Amino acid sequence: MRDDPILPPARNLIGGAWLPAASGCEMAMISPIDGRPFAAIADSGPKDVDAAIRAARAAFEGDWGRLTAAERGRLMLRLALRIEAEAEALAQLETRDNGKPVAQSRADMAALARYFEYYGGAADKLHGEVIPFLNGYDVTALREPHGVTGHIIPWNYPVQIFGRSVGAALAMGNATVTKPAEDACLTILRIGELAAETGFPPGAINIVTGRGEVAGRALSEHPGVDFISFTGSPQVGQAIQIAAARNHIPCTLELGGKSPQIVFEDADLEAAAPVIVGAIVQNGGQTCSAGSRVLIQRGIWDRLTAMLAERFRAVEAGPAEGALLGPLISARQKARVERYVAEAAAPLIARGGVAADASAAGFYVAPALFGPVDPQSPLAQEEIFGPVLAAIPFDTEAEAVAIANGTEYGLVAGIWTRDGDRQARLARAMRCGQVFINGYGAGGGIELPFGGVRKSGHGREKGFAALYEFSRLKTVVHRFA
Ligand code: TXE
Repeated sequence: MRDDPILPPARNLIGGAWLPAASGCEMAMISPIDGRPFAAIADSGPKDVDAAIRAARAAFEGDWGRLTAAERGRLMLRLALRIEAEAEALAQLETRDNGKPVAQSRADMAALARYFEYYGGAADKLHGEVIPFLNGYDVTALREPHGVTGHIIPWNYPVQIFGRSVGAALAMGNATVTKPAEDACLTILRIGELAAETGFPPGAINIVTGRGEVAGRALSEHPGVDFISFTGSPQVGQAIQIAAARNHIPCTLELGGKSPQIVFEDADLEAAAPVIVGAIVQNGGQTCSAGSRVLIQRGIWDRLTAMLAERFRAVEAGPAEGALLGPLISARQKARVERYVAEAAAPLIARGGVAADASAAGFYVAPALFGPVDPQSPLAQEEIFGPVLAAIPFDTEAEAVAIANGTEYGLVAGIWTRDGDRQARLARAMRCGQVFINGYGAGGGIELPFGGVRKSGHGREKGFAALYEFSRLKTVVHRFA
């Protein structure tokens, strides 16, 4: 079944069994490093999704549902240790599948293990409430799982998003069905294998691979699902929300952004410049919270753009282990980013390169810095999802706030200033879900509630906040004599 031991089986994990798609169809996985097919996955359809949802329901009503919270937590902690023990092999697999530099894959595995550790530790610590009421009444609010949760996962951080979403759902006692992205899903399948070996009851973790518009749609529309967690594009997010409304179920949507970093004249530019470049180059800019706009106060425009330009020119996209920038995920994503670069209406300040050892058939794109960019132009309004940074000048604080909040998105913002009053004012003024002051990003940020407003989605993942999303309260009123 598998010639290469690093590769997981081209099968779905359903009720503890590894099954081919009911249709028998498979699809090829293309390596972003050289554009070549190197593995296959099941090309699943509604029948496979239905089987996975039934298996999850059986687990929820059976062995998995009967575990105590402490037992669930212990299993999750065991899986965290197993992931740590296998981290290097998992990271190598992830880099092959996704193309990201192996250092990033290693960071992803550390975050994945940490999610299972964090949520495993939390499993028996979020409890219900006793509510004071009338005399002669005991009122308790039980915190209960939804039941079967569906998880539709993108390709940019497959295992981190699996960890934050499936980890939180399992901690609260839900049984899960995951549909990973067709562009990168092998590491998630391998984690499914590790979970089975760790002792998770069959059906607690089901994984069904395949195309979004087929397998993903079947999962989001299935009446047997009690909650949907989706991370991906706003267009698909909207379809997910409509499907959830039809089934009268809740959902969380994490849909990316056009996140600004605002740099004032009193900022520490030496500290800011590398962070600003890192926030758009990391993972090829294919990060929902990528800092894709930098708003620069006029008095430091020349100095800061020169500092950023120097760093951009030094970045080479390539396959080397230490490369800051790897290939993008697919030929489609590369073409999309190159189109934005070619059609940019703003001056190009600087462009990096592509390393000599990068395969011409790989999906490499040199990073680009543009400015001054019109805040209303596509470069400043649309999520490019590539290493392209739009620099925008501003004069006053009010103008900066208007530009920062002036897109349909609202996920993350960064503020660079030494003025404490301004820090506090701007943190409140930003219309988004997470604000960083004199920094940007926080590793995996596992403990920090994360999510957006408007086109960036709704609901909060990561941290304890996710545990509230993946559970619900039931009020029990007990009248006694
Ligand atoms: O996303 P899709 P794509 C943004 C980013 C990127 C753009 C397109 O701007 O350039 O979206 O990426 C599944 N019903 N983000 O096309 O299609 C799909 O199989 C149910 C930001 O890859 O939304 C995959 O598992 N599911 C984002 C997942 O949805 C469907 C990360 C995401 O794919 C489906 C990814 C359907 N009809 C892209 N169609 C972030 N927030 O970080 C697709 N899917």
